[in-house]
Amino acid sequence: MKTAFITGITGQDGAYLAEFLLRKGYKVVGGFRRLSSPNFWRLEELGILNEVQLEEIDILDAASIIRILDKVKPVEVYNLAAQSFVAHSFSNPILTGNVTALGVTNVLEAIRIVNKEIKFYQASTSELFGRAQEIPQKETTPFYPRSPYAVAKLYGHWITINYRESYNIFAACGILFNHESPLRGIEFVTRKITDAVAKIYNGKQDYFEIGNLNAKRDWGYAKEYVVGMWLMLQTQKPDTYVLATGEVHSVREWIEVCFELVNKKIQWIGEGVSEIGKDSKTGKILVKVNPDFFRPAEVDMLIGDASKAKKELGWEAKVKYKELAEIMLRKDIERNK
Ligand code: NAP
Ligand code: G4F
Repeated sequence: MKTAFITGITGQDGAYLAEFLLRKGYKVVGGFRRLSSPNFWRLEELGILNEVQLEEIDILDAASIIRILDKVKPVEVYNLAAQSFVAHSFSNPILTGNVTALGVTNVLEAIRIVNKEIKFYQASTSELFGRAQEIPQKETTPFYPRSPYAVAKLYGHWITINYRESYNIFAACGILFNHESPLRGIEFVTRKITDAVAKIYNGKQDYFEIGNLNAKRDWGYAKEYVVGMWLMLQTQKPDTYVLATGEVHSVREWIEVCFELVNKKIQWIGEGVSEIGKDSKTGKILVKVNPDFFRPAEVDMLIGDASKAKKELGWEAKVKYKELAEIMLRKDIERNK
């Protein structure tokens, strides 16, 4: 039985990847960090909490990772741990740099010290493209990060390639575009909206506040993206791959489609920070813009070209934006009953 070690197993991708690897017959060991109250709700919701072996690590503490790799002897390591919320990286740039950038070196050093044969996956991101230099973005598109998070991820991306080239470690980078699910953290825009629409639908909330309505993203389904991570470690040679749907939609459209799913049509009135979204039938305000949610530097639009992953890995995004909104909204309506 092969053992895989996942950092960030308590996060959205960590939970889905653990589920996928368990079904593939792996023994799955997950690194979690000590918090004042445990954060295992995703593993519980997937019903796999008792199937994974949980080990306490902090990605900031290289020794904790060395000890675990030595103890559990994985053949694959998936580095998903990060301070992953872009907005938070503006208020906590140093923490973000330590965790999201230097944390990667801690894991790579642990592999170099314990066993260089371990295959390594690094969670790179479409945020590297930031102020996009090309449409759509692919593996060869120049990077232009726009947040402390993206700058930290740029370091993580290149240090992974550096360990691949310097020490011949099988180290792959997945440049993943936004991927969402019912397990998405509630601070991210898609889940913030499905949760709020569900609460409004269930009569628990009147309206919600939002930031930049015109930001556009390429949103896919996280459950499919973790399969791509695994495929990247099954190739002959380590490489870098973009995973994306190739479709782009705005935050505004996401709000509209979520309300449509509960038979509400939004009428937009006003402009900029004064813009509001009303229920076209009742005239009740459902959405208000709040500039507190704007970012000091915004990424206006990301859209990916995943043709290399399709050709070389056989990976393709099947679930597109509307179906994704429906999957997430249904779950939030059920949760918020
Ligand atoms: P997530 O839900 O925010 O999960 C992040 C994970 O990192 C959590 O398990 C968190 O643990 C852990 N973590 C944070 N700081 C840590 C530390 N100091 N030591 C150990 N663990 C720590 O993120 P996600 O959406 O699953 O994304 C997974 C990875 O892919 C991240 O690296 C993210 O930056 C990257 N990525 C995500 C997307 C996307 O659209 N989802 C796209 C591209 C790249 P706690 O539960 O204790 O907080
Ligand atoms: O959902 P978001 O917070 O995701 P963002 O910034 O694109 O980052 C996510 O995807 C990256 C991949 O490209 C990952 F690397 C990263 O770890 C994370 O998973 O924001 C999406 C867009 C932004 O343009 C933001 O300004 O939505 C806009 N937005 C508008 N109103 C909002 C809000 N974002 C949030 N979180 N909350 C709002 O109220």
